[in-house]
Amino acid sequence: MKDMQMFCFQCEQTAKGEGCTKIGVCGKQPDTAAMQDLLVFALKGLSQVAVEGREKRIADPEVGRFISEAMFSTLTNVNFDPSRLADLVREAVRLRDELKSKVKEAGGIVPDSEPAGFISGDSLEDMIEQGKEHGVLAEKDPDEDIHHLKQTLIYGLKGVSAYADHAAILGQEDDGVYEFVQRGLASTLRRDLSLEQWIELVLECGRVNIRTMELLDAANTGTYGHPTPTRVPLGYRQGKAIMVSGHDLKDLDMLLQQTEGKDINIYTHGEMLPCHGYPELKKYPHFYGHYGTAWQNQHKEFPKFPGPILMTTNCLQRPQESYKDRIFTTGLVGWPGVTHIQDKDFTPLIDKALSMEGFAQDEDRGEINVGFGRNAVLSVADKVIEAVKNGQIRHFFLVAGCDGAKPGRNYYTEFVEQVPKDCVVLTLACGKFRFFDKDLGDIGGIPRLLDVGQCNDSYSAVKIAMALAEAFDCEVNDLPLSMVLSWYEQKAVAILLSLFALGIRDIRLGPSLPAFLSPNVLNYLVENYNVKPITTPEDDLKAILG
Ligand code: SF4
Ligand code: SF3
Repeated sequence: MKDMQMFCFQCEQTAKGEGCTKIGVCGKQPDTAAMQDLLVFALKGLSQVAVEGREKRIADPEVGRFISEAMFSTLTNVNFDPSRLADLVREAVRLRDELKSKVKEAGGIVPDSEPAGFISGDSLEDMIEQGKEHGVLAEKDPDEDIHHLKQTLIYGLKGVSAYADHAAILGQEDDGVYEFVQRGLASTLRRDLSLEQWIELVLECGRVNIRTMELLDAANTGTYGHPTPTRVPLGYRQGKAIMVSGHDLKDLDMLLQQTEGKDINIYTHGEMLPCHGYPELKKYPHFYGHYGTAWQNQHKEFPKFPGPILMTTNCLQRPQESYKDRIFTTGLVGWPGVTHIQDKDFTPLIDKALSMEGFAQDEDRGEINVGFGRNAVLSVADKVIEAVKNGQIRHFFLVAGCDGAKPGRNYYTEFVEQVPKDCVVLTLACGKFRFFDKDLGDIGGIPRLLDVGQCNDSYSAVKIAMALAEAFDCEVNDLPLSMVLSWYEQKAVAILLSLFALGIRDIRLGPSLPAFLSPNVLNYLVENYNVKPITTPEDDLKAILG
């Protein structure tokens, strides 16, 4: 404890499976960790005022939107820049004080104690010192299980906030989501809730996340159309190039517009891959193909890319010197010393691309399929149902979730390789890069590997499962469908909570279980949802298929 400089255990790669205490495995420095802790603390104060405001029928949409952005900034691999986090703390305090006056005027009672009465330090150094007083351990609830459930709720809320922010960027908002995020954050200050009430709040977070993902689905498909099956080249063509990573469709859209007619080819990286399936994005002829694999390989892949790189959301790793001058951040992403694109004017990035050689010649590295969102899959539902009924398709596997650096993640590659030929694999999120380029063939014209999209498209997978259940007149749990999931960051936490809220059982989860779940909470999940850690592909397949 003595030489602990920080404490963070919010993601799967946390040190020793317990917590990062000196520096984050992700590269997060103690100063950044302190600023993220201070920001969450300030947001709890703002939420306390917002909850009281709602009692007096005062709800400010700007506050809801701001909390989403600020919480998203504290998600793993998003913002590593303490000074940008300090700006968010100042804004939280400003919004809180503004709202406080309105609430007091309306007769509301707002506590003057912290965090609702918290005054932020003047300098960054002062704020970092303040942040050290408000970390996960400093705010520990005396009850071990409640302490862990509170952290689970906060991480779930980070995921909800990320999805809410994505949806709001494309004009889709629901005050019910903001209300829950505020109530959830304010609840973490309470000491009067029972264990059962905490479990209910955590499950409510899962339910609210489903609504949030529905908003995001409406935002993406409403703006860019429903994804359709699309072949995406994994090679490149001669000429200047820009690579876009992260998850944000609008950033990509704006960059495509700003690069039109400039002889620059745009490539996706990581979770941007499914963007190739959207009609309103793939219409651009210079939106060419996909380069590389998942986020944790950026240190190997970015140095070789002969153009600038844009990070629109997670997952950013410490930029190496070899490409630090040609990686750009936008939105909520940040790294000290890396050029941040303001107001979506991508000129610096485009100028950089124009000043570089790009690819010297064409290279063919094959193609893969994307674009099997709910609309595309359900448009062939009859064929799928028929194939199940006549025994051509024995089982569906949803092998989905985040990728990461741990060697244990090879499990997912081997699992998909060993799935019998009469089974179909649905996938989504960056975990698919463990097997995305494998040719699994098809069953009667239905591809055996269906890419549903980003982690942001989990709602699509839920809709597919529900439609199949309806067609077979059974519960999702009774479908010939097994979920083999991998997690890494807090969006995955929110999705898992959603699956529990839907009553989904028998999920296999890996590569390791969350450090922020106490043994009792884990037991609860095992007893109620039969969650299992992954074992070996052979044993798990045998257990599922018999
Ligand atoms: Fe460690 Fe993950 Fe926290 Fe980074 S986000 S400090 S790797 S637990
Ligand atoms: Fe991946 Fe970061 Fe989670 Fe979007 S890009 S799934 S880890």
